[in-house]
Amino acid sequence: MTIRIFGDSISGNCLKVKFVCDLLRIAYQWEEVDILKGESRTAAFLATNPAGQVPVVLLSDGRALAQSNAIMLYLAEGSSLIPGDAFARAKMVEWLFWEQYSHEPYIAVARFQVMYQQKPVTELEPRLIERGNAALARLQTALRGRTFLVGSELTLADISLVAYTRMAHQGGFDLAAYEDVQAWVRRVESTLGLAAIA
Ligand SMILES: N[C@@H](CCC(=O)N[C@@H](CS)C(=O)NCC(=O)O)C(=O)O
Repeated sequence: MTIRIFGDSISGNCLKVKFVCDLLRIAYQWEEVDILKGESRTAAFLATNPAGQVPVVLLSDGRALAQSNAIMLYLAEGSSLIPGDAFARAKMVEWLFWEQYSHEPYIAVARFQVMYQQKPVTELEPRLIERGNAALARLQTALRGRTFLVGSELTLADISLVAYTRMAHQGGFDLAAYEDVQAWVRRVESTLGLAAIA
Protein backbone atom coordinates (compact mmCIF):
# COMPACT_ATOMS: atom_id res chain seq x y z
CA MET A 1 0.00 0.00 0.00
CA THR A 2 1.28 3.48 -0.86
CA ILE A 3 1.29 6.41 1.52
CA ARG A 4 -1.70 8.73 1.58
CA ILE A 5 -1.12 12.48 1.56
CA PHE A 6 -4.00 14.51 2.94
CA GLY A 7 -3.54 17.95 1.47
CA ASP A 8 -5.21 20.94 -0.10
CA SER A 9 -3.80 21.75 -3.55
CA ILE A 10 -4.00 25.49 -2.85
CA SER A 11 -1.53 25.14 0.04
CA GLY A 12 2.21 25.58 -0.45
CA ASN A 13 2.81 23.56 2.72
CA CYS A 14 0.98 20.62 1.15
CA LEU A 15 2.62 21.05 -2.25
CA LYS A 16 6.07 20.78 -0.63
CA VAL A 17 5.27 17.18 0.27
CA LYS A 18 4.00 16.44 -3.24
CA PHE A 19 7.15 17.97 -4.80
CA VAL A 20 9.40 15.69 -2.71
CA CYS A 21 7.38 12.58 -3.58
CA ASP A 22 7.32 13.43 -7.28
CA LEU A 23 11.04 14.18 -7.39
CA LEU A 24 12.04 11.05 -5.47
CA ARG A 25 9.42 8.92 -7.24
CA ILE A 26 7.73 7.94 -4.00
CA ALA A 27 4.31 6.45 -4.75
CA TYR A 28 1.42 8.18 -3.01
CA GLN A 29 -2.29 8.67 -3.08
CA TRP A 30 -3.37 12.31 -2.84
CA GLU A 31 -6.47 12.86 -0.70
CA GLU A 32 -7.81 16.35 -1.35
CA VAL A 33 -8.93 18.16 1.82
CA ASP A 34 -10.72 21.45 1.17
CA ILE A 35 -9.66 23.69 4.03
CA LEU A 36 -11.96 26.47 2.83
CA LYS A 37 -14.89 24.10 3.45
CA GLY A 38 -13.59 23.17 6.91
CA GLU A 39 -12.68 19.63 5.88
CA SER A 40 -9.56 19.73 8.08
CA ARG A 41 -11.75 20.21 11.15
CA THR A 42 -14.10 17.24 10.82
CA ALA A 43 -14.05 14.51 13.49
CA ALA A 44 -12.69 12.04 10.94
CA PHE A 45 -9.84 14.33 9.96
CA LEU A 46 -9.04 15.26 13.57
CA ALA A 47 -8.61 11.57 14.32
CA THR A 48 -5.70 11.58 11.86
CA ASN A 49 -4.28 14.99 12.78
CA PRO A 50 -5.61 16.46 16.04
CA ALA A 51 -4.03 19.79 15.03
CA GLY A 52 -6.69 20.08 12.31
CA GLN A 53 -4.19 21.03 9.64
CA VAL A 54 -2.92 19.77 6.34
CA PRO A 55 -0.60 18.34 5.23
CA VAL A 56 -0.63 15.05 7.06
CA VAL A 57 0.58 11.75 5.68
CA LEU A 58 -0.73 8.36 6.63
CA LEU A 59 1.91 5.66 6.26
CA SER A 60 1.04 2.17 5.11
CA ASP A 61 1.34 0.88 8.70
CA GLY A 62 -1.25 3.40 9.91
CA ARG A 63 1.12 5.92 11.52
CA ALA A 64 0.37 9.56 10.79
CA LEU A 65 2.87 12.40 10.41
CA ALA A 66 2.05 16.11 10.23
CA GLN A 67 4.03 19.35 9.69
CA SER A 68 5.23 19.85 6.14
CA ASN A 69 8.93 20.13 6.93
CA ALA A 70 8.88 17.09 9.24
CA ILE A 71 7.13 15.09 6.53
CA MET A 72 9.71 16.12 3.94
CA LEU A 73 12.54 15.16 6.27
CA TYR A 74 11.00 11.73 6.77
CA LEU A 75 10.31 11.10 3.09
CA ALA A 76 13.69 12.36 1.87
CA GLU A 77 15.74 10.36 4.40
CA GLY A 78 18.83 8.95 2.66
CA SER A 79 18.36 10.99 -0.51
CA SER A 80 20.48 13.80 -1.98
CA LEU A 81 17.86 16.29 -0.77
CA ILE A 82 19.42 15.98 2.71
CA PRO A 83 23.16 16.76 2.80
CA GLY A 84 25.40 14.03 4.20
CA ASP A 85 27.71 16.51 5.88
CA ALA A 86 26.51 17.30 9.42
CA PHE A 87 27.03 21.07 9.20
CA ALA A 88 25.36 21.37 5.79
CA ARG A 89 22.47 19.26 7.07
CA ALA A 90 22.08 21.52 10.11
CA LYS A 91 22.19 24.57 7.82
CA MET A 92 19.36 23.06 5.82
CA VAL A 93 17.37 22.53 9.02
CA GLU A 94 18.14 26.12 10.02
CA TRP A 95 16.35 27.25 6.82
CA LEU A 96 13.41 24.93 7.54
CA PHE A 97 12.87 26.50 10.97
CA TRP A 98 13.30 30.00 9.54
CA GLU A 99 10.77 29.26 6.82
CA GLN A 100 8.13 28.35 9.37
CA TYR A 101 8.78 31.26 11.73
CA SER A 102 9.91 34.16 9.56
CA HIS A 103 8.74 33.54 6.00
CA GLU A 104 5.55 31.44 5.78
CA PRO A 105 3.63 33.40 8.47
CA TYR A 106 3.90 36.55 6.34
CA ILE A 107 4.10 35.49 2.68
CA ALA A 108 1.59 32.64 2.92
CA VAL A 109 -0.81 34.54 5.15
CA ALA A 110 -0.79 37.62 2.88
CA ARG A 111 -1.44 35.37 -0.12
CA PHE A 112 -4.25 33.56 1.67
CA GLN A 113 -5.98 36.79 2.61
CA VAL A 114 -5.67 38.24 -0.90
CA MET A 115 -6.42 35.08 -2.92
CA TYR A 116 -8.99 33.35 -0.77
CA GLN A 117 -10.45 36.05 1.46
CA GLN A 118 -10.52 38.63 -1.34
CA LYS A 119 -8.78 41.24 0.77
CA PRO A 120 -7.26 44.07 -1.29
CA VAL A 121 -3.47 44.22 -0.91
CA THR A 122 -3.86 47.80 0.32
CA GLU A 123 -5.88 46.51 3.29
CA LEU A 124 -3.37 43.90 4.43
CA GLU A 125 -1.88 44.45 7.85
CA PRO A 126 1.33 46.49 7.15
CA ARG A 127 3.29 44.05 9.34
CA LEU A 128 2.58 41.22 6.86
CA ILE A 129 4.04 43.22 3.99
CA GLU A 130 7.01 44.50 6.01
CA ARG A 131 7.96 41.09 7.41
CA GLY A 132 7.29 39.37 4.07
CA ASN A 133 9.61 41.79 2.29
CA ALA A 134 12.20 41.35 5.04
CA ALA A 135 12.08 37.59 4.42
CA LEU A 136 12.50 38.09 0.67
CA ALA A 137 15.39 40.48 1.28
CA ARG A 138 17.09 37.91 3.48
CA LEU A 139 16.71 35.29 0.75
CA GLN A 140 18.07 37.74 -1.81
CA THR A 141 21.22 38.27 0.28
CA ALA A 142 21.64 34.55 0.91
CA LEU A 143 21.23 33.65 -2.77
CA ARG A 144 23.58 36.22 -4.26
CA GLY A 145 26.18 34.26 -6.22
CA ARG A 146 24.65 30.93 -5.20
CA THR A 147 22.74 28.28 -7.12
CA PHE A 148 20.87 26.79 -4.16
CA LEU A 149 20.51 27.70 -0.48
CA VAL A 150 22.83 25.04 0.95
CA GLY A 151 25.83 23.65 -0.90
CA SER A 152 25.66 23.32 -4.66
CA GLU A 153 22.67 20.99 -4.96
CA LEU A 154 18.96 21.18 -4.39
CA THR A 155 18.01 20.39 -0.79
CA LEU A 156 14.84 20.44 1.29
CA ALA A 157 15.69 24.06 2.18
CA ASP A 158 15.03 25.08 -1.43
CA ILE A 159 11.83 23.05 -1.67
CA SER A 160 10.47 24.36 1.59
CA LEU A 161 11.22 27.98 0.76
CA VAL A 162 10.23 27.92 -2.87
CA ALA A 163 6.74 26.66 -2.02
CA TYR A 164 5.40 30.06 -1.00
CA THR A 165 8.10 32.27 -2.53
CA ARG A 166 6.89 31.26 -6.01
CA MET A 167 3.40 32.36 -4.96
CA ALA A 168 4.48 35.58 -3.26
CA HIS A 169 3.13 37.80 -6.06
CA GLN A 170 -0.34 36.42 -5.28
CA GLY A 171 -0.04 38.13 -1.91
CA GLY A 172 1.07 41.44 -3.37
CA PHE A 173 4.86 40.98 -3.19
CA ASP A 174 6.94 42.00 -6.19
CA LEU A 175 9.67 39.46 -6.85
CA ALA A 176 11.15 41.64 -9.58
CA ALA A 177 12.68 43.64 -6.74
CA TYR A 178 14.59 40.49 -5.69
CA GLU A 179 16.44 39.40 -8.84
CA ASP A 180 18.44 36.55 -7.34
CA VAL A 181 15.34 35.18 -5.62
CA GLN A 182 13.43 35.30 -8.89
CA ALA A 183 16.22 33.46 -10.75
CA TRP A 184 16.43 30.86 -7.94
CA VAL A 185 12.65 30.30 -8.05
CA ARG A 186 12.88 29.58 -11.80
CA ARG A 187 15.86 27.26 -11.20
CA VAL A 188 14.14 25.29 -8.45
CA GLU A 189 10.90 25.10 -10.45
CA SER A 190 12.82 23.78 -13.42
CA THR A 191 14.60 21.18 -11.25
CA LEU A 192 11.20 20.08 -9.89
CA GLY A 193 9.59 20.12 -13.35
CA LEU A 194 7.14 22.87 -12.40
CA ALA A 195 5.73 25.62 -14.59
CA ALA A 196 5.92 29.16 -13.24
CA ILE A 197 2.74 30.45 -11.60
CA ALA A 198 1.18 33.31 -13.62
N1 LIG B 1 3.30 24.40 10.22
C1 LIG B 1 2.33 23.62 9.49
C2 LIG B 1 1.26 24.56 8.98
C3 LIG B 1 0.07 23.81 8.49
C4 LIG B 1 -1.03 24.75 8.09
O1 LIG B 1 -1.08 25.91 8.50
N2 LIG B 1 -1.93 24.23 7.28
C5 LIG B 1 -3.02 25.04 6.80
C6 LIG B 1 -3.02 25.04 5.28
S1 LIG B 1 -1.52 25.74 4.68
C7 LIG B 1 -4.33 24.43 7.28
O2 LIG B 1 -4.44 23.24 7.39
N3 LIG B 1 -5.31 25.27 7.55
C8 LIG B 1 -6.64 24.81 7.89
C9 LIG B 1 -6.99 24.99 9.31
O3 LIG B 1 -6.13 25.43 10.11
O4 LIG B 1 -8.14 24.68 9.61
C10 LIG B 1 3.00 22.86 8.33
O5 LIG B 1 4.07 23.30 7.89
O6 LIG B 1 2.48 21.83 7.92
